[in-house]
Amino acid sequence: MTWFLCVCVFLALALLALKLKLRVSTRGPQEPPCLPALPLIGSLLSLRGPQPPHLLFKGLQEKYGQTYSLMMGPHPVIIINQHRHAREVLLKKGKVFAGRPRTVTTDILTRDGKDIAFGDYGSTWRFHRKVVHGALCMFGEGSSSIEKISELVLSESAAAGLALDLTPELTRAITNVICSLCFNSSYRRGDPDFEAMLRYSQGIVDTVAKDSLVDIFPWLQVFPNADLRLLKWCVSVRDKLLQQKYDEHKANYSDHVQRDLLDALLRAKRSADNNNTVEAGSESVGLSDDHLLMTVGDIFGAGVETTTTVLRWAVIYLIHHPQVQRRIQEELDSKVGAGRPPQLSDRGSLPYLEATIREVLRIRPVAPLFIPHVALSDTSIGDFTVRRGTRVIINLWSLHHDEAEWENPDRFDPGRFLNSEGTAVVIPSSSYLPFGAGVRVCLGEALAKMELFLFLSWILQHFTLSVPTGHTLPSLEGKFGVVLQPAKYKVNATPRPGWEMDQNQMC
Ligand code: PLO
Repeated sequence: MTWFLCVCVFLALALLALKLKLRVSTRGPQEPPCLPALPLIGSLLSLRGPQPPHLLFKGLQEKYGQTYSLMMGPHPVIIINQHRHAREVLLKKGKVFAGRPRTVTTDILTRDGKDIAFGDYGSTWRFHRKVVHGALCMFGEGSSSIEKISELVLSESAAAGLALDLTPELTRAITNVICSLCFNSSYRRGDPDFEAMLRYSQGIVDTVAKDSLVDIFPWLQVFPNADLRLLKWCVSVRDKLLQQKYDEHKANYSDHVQRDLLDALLRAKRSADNNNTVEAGSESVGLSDDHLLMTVGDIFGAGVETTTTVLRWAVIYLIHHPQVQRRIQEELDSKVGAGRPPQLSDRGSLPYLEATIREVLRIRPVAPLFIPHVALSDTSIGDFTVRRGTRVIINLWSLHHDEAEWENPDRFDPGRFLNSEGTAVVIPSSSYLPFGAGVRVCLGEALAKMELFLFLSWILQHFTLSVPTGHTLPSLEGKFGVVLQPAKYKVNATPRPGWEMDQNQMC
């Protein structure tokens, strides 16, 4: 009898333990805290207000924690404001979160996601990205083309009056670097095609991928929509330009000369097509004409808009902080001198300039919310469960302004990126991801860093930047969109002693 009782008690205890264990494991993974959500409109009522989304999402952390969810109309969205979860999404589970949402505006821009930035994850996308990555690498650090092109466009721009009004000339110079890289061509000053390109590109930045209502509720397309009309018009102007370059390149293509990125892509497409006819037929890897066109559109668009935006922010911060400007110029004078333009090989000996570029990318990230990711299967972030199809927005602004990671995050201080001796650049926090990370990391990172270095060093070697008399300091507030742009401003570029002569000679 006692023996029987012992077995019963043992069994009861074992069952209890099992139940408890089960309960613990079912309680472990849980949904992130969610903003109030109504049927149909979701959490839109909690998202109203004058603040741009990156600031609004940062503020909502106080109430809901660093990772929370909301309903964007019918779509569940998780917002991440901390680097551990951001790194889990981008790096540790990069492939699981490599999806992209399809939206009305990005579908218009990219012919239903046939590009790399907004295109969904899959075998076509992977192959496509590999090809573009290879083509971009040819213009990497080893090759001198970026150096040569930058020098050429800058000296040409200086002759054309860079000192008189910096911004338009700078934009043209940056555009010409990417234009030369993509199409082996460039724009002259006052070129009507250049003005048209600037107009359509701004129209696209103003209307695409902003989580506007029509992207949340696609059925709203049936109503007249000024933004959508503008976007379609801008995309049609862009398409004409791209098609023309594409046709020219196809007509003059030769296997023996590779003039630019478009030639490199055409060659990759040809070799993929040749391999494919043996295997499966050319559509299987998906390198259609549309894919190449959309990709060149991505590279050209990103190359112009992102680099121009960072340089404009850099100039604003340099005007606000003349002591930073002076220190960069001292560094340039002692390490490069005035006898030659700065070169990429000088990067290691100009740590303060490099630190300044990093600080600009921290304090005003180009894409404060990146592009949303989508979970491709059921998964988790930290202790939170995530269902397949959930959109994930990483708030890079929060990562770069996290008080726990950065001392005085709103203060512009390049020194935080230097070691204690001031001799080398360091990354002081893991909460720094200006180009993203993982499967979807920015393809243009190396190119952007080279260009930013070459342009800023050249400008500060030749000029001192300041506010024109009668003007106030430029605003530090950005205009939210697919890139965070500064407001328009005027800047005085005064030739530094020793460079006035050149200016006169060139003019
Ligand atoms: C900029 C306007 C262009 O006309 C089209 C274009 C193409 C690629 C986009 C870019 C725009 C904005 C910045 C984007 C880039 C792809 C990757 C980059 C979104 C819309 C970023 C910052 O993620």
